[in-house]
Amino acid sequence: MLPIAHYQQIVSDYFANTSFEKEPVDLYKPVQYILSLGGKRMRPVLTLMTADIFGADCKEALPAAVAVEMFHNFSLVHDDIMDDAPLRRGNQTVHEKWNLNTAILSGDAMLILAYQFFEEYEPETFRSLAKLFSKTALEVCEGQQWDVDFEMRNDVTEPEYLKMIEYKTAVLVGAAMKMGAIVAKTSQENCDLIYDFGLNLGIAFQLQDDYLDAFGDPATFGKQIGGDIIENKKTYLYLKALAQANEFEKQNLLQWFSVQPEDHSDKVVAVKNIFRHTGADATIKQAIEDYTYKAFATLEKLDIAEDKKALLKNFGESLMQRNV
Ligand code: DMA
Ligand code: MG
Ligand code: MG
Ligand code: MG
Repeated sequence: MLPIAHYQQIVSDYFANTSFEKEPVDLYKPVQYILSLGGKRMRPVLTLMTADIFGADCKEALPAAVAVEMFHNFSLVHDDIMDDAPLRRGNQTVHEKWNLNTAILSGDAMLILAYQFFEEYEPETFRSLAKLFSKTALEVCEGQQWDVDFEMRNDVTEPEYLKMIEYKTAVLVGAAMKMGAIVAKTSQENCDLIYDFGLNLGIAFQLQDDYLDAFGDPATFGKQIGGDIIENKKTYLYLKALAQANEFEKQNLLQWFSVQPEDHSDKVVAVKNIFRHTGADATIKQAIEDYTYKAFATLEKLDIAEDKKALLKNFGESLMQRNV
């Protein structure tokens, strides 16, 4: 079976050799900018890998993989506006480098470009891919809406949080994999199982994203450390810290999350200390592992060769260890 690096190479070659800088120039410059900054390319790699696993030539899945990556970048450009984020992939975010209107419109352009890639498939595959894409895109928007709504609430429950990250993040990971399975024309059962695998992997991925937002290394992370704390995001760290805090820590945390001070540095330091003292940092690490192994359990139900399962496990384990 092919190693992960093989799929990463196909995706990075594609983006290195394709220019999205068309007319009108003002709109496509930021599109080219954000796509050329790279990132992990996790989702398109999963699309290619899945197509291969189910017996297709993975190149057949490239248009679908590119569509998924374009959609992901659309959601990031808009996400950075909503989260007031200054940095993405170690560089200025689009709304900081250009302005708000350009960030909104270039995000919209990427969403439309994403959809166009499905036109490269014959009608039956096109229909299946487009249907999955529309459903997923609406769920991501809904998840993002909950994410911003939760900034104003201090009583968010764990099930509400889990539903929110399932929608804003995990459904796209599941869909990225299912698209590879659709292109390979495998059975409905395989499509459903691989979606389920991607969904749990996606939940583990977002938990890790929450962890790194607070505890990542500023030298390599590529985003602003503490951005979630500054924005009063109801992450798993916050929920667990609140649940595991003594009365003093609890009041302290609630107090910090009721304000948005001009200078955020004290808030970030204080909240991270509460996350550590309550053991929320260890609890989230455990949850990341649990969801990754939950994903692996799904693999056992799949009727594919052991080396293919090993490839997917390998990928899941590398995500658990990531620091960006
Ligand atoms: C990510 O949430 C969700 C989407 C749909 C982009 P996030 O704000 O935690 O992502 P990031 O940490 O990359 O800004
Ligand atoms: Mg964000
Ligand atoms: Mg966000
Ligand atoms: Mg984040």
